[in-house]
Amino acid sequence: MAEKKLTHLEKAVSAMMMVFIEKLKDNDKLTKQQFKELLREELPSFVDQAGECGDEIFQDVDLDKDGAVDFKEFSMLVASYAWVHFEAIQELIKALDSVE
Ligand SMILES: [Ca+2]
Repeated sequence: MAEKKLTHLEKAVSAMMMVFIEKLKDNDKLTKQQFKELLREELPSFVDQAGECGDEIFQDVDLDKDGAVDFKEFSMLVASYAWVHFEAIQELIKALDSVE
């Protein structure tokens, strides 16, 4: 049977899930330490832009304030990251269009 080829978006979502799952130990949520490690390893530019080590980002991402980051909270962070970069790309395209 032929293997179904994943689309770009399906691959991206799979990668996002694997990053989260690989960082988990025995829990179903990331501890603050695991979350900060994940940020440094997988989204270093996000940490650099925030100008801090991840504590403030953790506070913002931990929406239910249970001291851990579940997959839903993590997904919202990734969506925010995508949104910020999409905005930046839109601005770059506008700037390039105005030069032409
Ligand atoms: Ca939480």
